Formats: sequence, C-alpha cells, structure tokens
Amino acid sequence: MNIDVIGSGSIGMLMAAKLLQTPYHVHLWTRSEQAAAVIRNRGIVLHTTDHQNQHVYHCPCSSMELIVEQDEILAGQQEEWYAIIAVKQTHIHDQFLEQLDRLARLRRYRAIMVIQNGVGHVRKIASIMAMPIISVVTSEGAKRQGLNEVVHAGSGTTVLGDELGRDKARYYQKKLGNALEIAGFTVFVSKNIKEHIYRKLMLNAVINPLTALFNVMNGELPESSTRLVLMKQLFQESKEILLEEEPALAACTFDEVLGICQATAANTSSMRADVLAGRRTEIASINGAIATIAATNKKNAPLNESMVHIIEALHPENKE
Ligand code: KPL
Repeated sequence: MNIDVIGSGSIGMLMAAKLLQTPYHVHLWTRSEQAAAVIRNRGIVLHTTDHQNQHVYHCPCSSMELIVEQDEILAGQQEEWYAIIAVKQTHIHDQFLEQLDRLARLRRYRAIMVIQNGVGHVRKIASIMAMPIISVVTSEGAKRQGLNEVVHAGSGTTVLGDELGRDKARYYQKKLGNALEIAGFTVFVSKNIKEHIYRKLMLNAVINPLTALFNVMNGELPESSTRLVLMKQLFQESKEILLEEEPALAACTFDEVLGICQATAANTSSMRADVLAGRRTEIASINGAIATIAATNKKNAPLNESMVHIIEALHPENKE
C-alpha cells in the first residue's frame, strides 16, 4: 500500500511519521518547495508526548506547487495509492483543488481520507474526485514546531466514516482504518460520522474563537467567569442549531467542552495559533458554517455570527 499524506501541518506530519514506521510507503506533500526541501534533507522529527525522546523519520517529500514538474515521475504508476488530505479548511481553494485533481489522476487513488476541522471540505473535494472519500475526525494532539518538527502532544481516538455512500467506501474505510491502527492510532469506524463531525464542530465553535479572542491556552479558557458565561452561551446556541441536523447531539453536555479544555489544557487552539501567526483562520468553516446552517433552518445565530465578525474585524486577513 502507498499513501500520499497531503499537508505538512501538525496532523499531517504526525500521520506521516507514524505511517513511516509501518511497511507502507509514504510520500508527504507540502504547500511550498521550501518546506519540502527541509523535510527531504532533515526528515520529520517526531517528539514524544513527554518531550523525553525524539526520532527522525526520513520521508520522500514534494511540494504541491511543483506538481506539474512531477508529472513524468508519477505518470503511469501501477501501484495501489491512497491519500490522506490533512490541510486546513482555509487551504482548500481552487488552486489546491486543481493540484489535487492532477495528483489524483497521476496516482489513480483507490480512496482518500479527509481530516479537517469544521464542515464544507467534503463537498468541495467530492466535486472534483469520484473515488470513495472517507471522513475522519481525530482527537490526536499534535503540535508543529517548525517546518519539519512535530510533538505528539497527546493520544486520542480517530473515527472514520462514510458520508457520501459511494461504491466500495465501506471496504476502503476498513482497509485504511487498519493501516492507521498498524501505525499505532486508536481507530473506530462509525456508522454515523455526521454525529462525530458535528460534535467536533460544536466544541471547536466554542473553544477556538474564544481562545483566539482572549489569547489564552485551552486550559485557561474556563478560568474566568466572563469567559465561562460566553462559553456556555455559545455552546447552547450551537447545540440548538446543530441538533436540527443531527439529533444524536442531544446527549452532548457542556461538561464535554470543559473536558476538552482540561484534556488539552497546555494546547494553543488551532485558531489562536493562526491568529498569532497572522494566518487566515478556519472561522468561516466553523462558526460561519453554524450560522449558515441556522439561516437555512430559519433560525438565528447571533453569537456565532458575532464570533465571525469579531475575528474578521480584528484580523482582516480572514475576510474572503
Ligand atoms: O481541535 C482543536 C483545535 O485547536 O482546533 C481543539 C480540540 C480545540 C484542541 O486544541
């Protein structure tokens, strides 16, 4: 089995480093040639959770921006290829989709896995790719430290599911789930992946914008009473909106949000990290997506909408 890991962010690098320890062949794809060159020359450095150990994994690596030049190398390959798409929502734009389409034609992927926060990505990717697409929701903790280093900040679970019902999706879901298990991840296959996607969406809708706005670590967020009130209100609003789409969310409680803050206490949320680095955030695919779902169901989403407006106002790079 051959696996392209597309995206060298924290989860992409963690997946690649773990899969490199299996008999599978792994190829990592970065956004820029600069990052690819660093990884080709120095390998991926994976730090253990306790920071006591680090291992270097040498990894074939190319950049998506040079995909055209790779045609000759990749064309006509007969092996069985799969892809894990681990780029951020903000990166799934037209140019990326063109590059992905090109790579998919060259590799003739049997199936792909997509791992993103928020919603919207599956529809975009499915519009250009006809093979089975497996949705993945992971709670693995990973922290990127530079172009080729990642800390495995905490073990979690990785849930796989089929949202689109395409032919053979169940078969590949099992096969790819096994591959991730062999790489050391704790994997579950869910018959209702939407529940997991929406549950994560709801947690991200509370933790991500508020940690970014108040500039605090995940564990610090519930420590002030003002922030706690906002967290509860944002949770309540998001839950009511998403419940209409996914009744299984009825069982979700605010304690779950507090539990994630505690379990990831020393983490900088991905949105806070984006804001601190001056990058576009995933606000549109998280709180923006919840506001859109509300509008579709003729409901209001004042807090989710406010989060979008405040993050956009503070950080104009977030405007489309
Ligand atoms: O998924 C996350 C993120 O930062 O995007 C949480 C769960 C909030 C962990 O940091």
